[in-house]
Amino acid sequence: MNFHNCWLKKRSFPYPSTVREAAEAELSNLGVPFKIYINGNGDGFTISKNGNEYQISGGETGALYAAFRLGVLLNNKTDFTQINEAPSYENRIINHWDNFNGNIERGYSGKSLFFDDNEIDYDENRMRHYARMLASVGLNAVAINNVNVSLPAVKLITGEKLPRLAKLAEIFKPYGVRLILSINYASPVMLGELDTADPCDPRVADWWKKRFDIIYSYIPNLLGVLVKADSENQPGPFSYGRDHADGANLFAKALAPHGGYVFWRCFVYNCKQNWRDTKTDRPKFPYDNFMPLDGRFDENVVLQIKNGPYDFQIREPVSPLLGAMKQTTQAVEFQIAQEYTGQQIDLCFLPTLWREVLDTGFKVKHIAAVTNTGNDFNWTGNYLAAANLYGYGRLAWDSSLSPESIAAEWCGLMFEDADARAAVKKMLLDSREIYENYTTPLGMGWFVTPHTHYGPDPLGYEFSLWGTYHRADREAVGIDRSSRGTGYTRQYPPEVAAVYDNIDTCPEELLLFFHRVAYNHVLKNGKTLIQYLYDSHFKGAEGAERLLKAWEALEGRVPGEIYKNVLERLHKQVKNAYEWRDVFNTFFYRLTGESDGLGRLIYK
Ligand code: GCW
Repeated sequence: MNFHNCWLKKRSFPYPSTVREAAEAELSNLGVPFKIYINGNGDGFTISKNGNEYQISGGETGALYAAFRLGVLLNNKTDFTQINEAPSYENRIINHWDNFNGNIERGYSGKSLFFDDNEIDYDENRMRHYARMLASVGLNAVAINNVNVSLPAVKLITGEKLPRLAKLAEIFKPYGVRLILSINYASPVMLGELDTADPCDPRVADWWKKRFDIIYSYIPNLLGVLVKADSENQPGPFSYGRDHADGANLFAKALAPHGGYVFWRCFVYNCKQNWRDTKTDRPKFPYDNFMPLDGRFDENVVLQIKNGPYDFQIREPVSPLLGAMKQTTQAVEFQIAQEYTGQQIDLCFLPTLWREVLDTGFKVKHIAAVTNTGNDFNWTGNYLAAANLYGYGRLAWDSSLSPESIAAEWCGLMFEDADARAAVKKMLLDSREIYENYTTPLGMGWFVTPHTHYGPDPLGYEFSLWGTYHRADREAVGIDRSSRGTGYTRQYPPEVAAVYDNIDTCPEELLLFFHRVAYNHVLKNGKTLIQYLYDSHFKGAEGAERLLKAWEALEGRVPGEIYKNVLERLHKQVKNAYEWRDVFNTFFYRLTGESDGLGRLIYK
């Protein structure tokens, strides 16, 4: 199949057999004189310019990353004499939520790159390009299957499937990319080999030890496994009266002889909540479940924590668990796939959001994100959604980068025309705020259509089991999560909790996450809450129209294929924004009876 290569110029292979060969090939491809000095085996590198010649030094993977970096610098005509770089995170991971039947959970760019019809099925040539594309932004690990592992995907770790996986690992290897497998906590039971998955039962420990011996005999450089346990109906240690340290350490011990990690997800909460119960508060679960276990995890356990305490909403506070466990290794988990942020139809440049999360200053060793790639010819469905994958890779490499510089760099690689570069950069940088404005501003969250998570449905999750409520009534909206309310704020250090606790000091963009606020409450701009909500939705819908206009002005300045692809989606985005504006405003108008202060149309 033919495909477009996002930001990366395609090249034909003799496929490299080592990382060093890959680095040399990429450098030769640039058409400039160069020398490589390999020292050690780290990911960092130095590029020095000596006359016309570029001197690269670093480990093998370092040289590879240097080659790609130099490509970008030359393309964007950046002037420099020496550049030193080393990655901010040791493992820079993407997670595919690909099912064995070829569907992708929360996937918006076609079918799986790895599975079809309950078999491992990949296009080897495309996999080579994928490895190269990931390495070009410094990504070095890929979990290929969904964290929800059901039969037959449970069989991925059996001798029947491992040879094909081993071949994939080999393809990824020259680009420094390592595999991770998502596994079902209760595999020994699911595969019919044991009648228990109790982490403290020696038979279970022994089963996993032998299983990993087999897995590593096929894939010696497997980075490790990813486990979603006791989460959204997946099995886990709770079923055996054990906790998550028992569960994670079971795998850690079996992986240790092979140098593997267990990435253990902290997305653990009660998904059978009763909406009548206003005491239970879903965002409190990750911290409550894991914080008391600090100090009990083996060294090769990595707790993988979603960036917010809820679930990839357009705005949430940073998870209080991140950086709080002083004796536990952690990874932050982002979502590049736009599940709640426009599904690769609406434009929403996520590095803006991730920047804010990273700016809160927590320190973690690894970084992971749910990817937005699938087998669409351009990998991400919407051409502009590739900027999110690129941006994730860049931030995973250098967590100090600004959204502006990432957007500029990506546009420089994607478009020749200077006006197009500037215009798309602006579109990207404006897009998150626009999306937030016409969906759920002020940290309100949810309000989406159940299951699909695209488009508004005011009461869709209001009386559900999922713990996802805004609790709007005639007087007020939002949830009091202060220490006087659900007590969620107590999970932060006292000085942070104090800021969130007080409605006057709480950052306004998170107001409805932390507080239950009356519609006549006056905000910083002097407007009442209800007026702010209306304004935000009118403004957001206008913003979507502006994105469309900005793009229309680029006809003829960007390749026709890209123009058409994005145009189609922007039209849908405008429609979606109108729907959100009208449904949202009408819902609150009907509740409050408050008209818009500016007399704009709100449907009755
Ligand atoms: O946001 C939710 C998604 C689920 C997903 C889950 C998770 C893979 O709606 O589809 O399951 O998060 O992160 O495990």
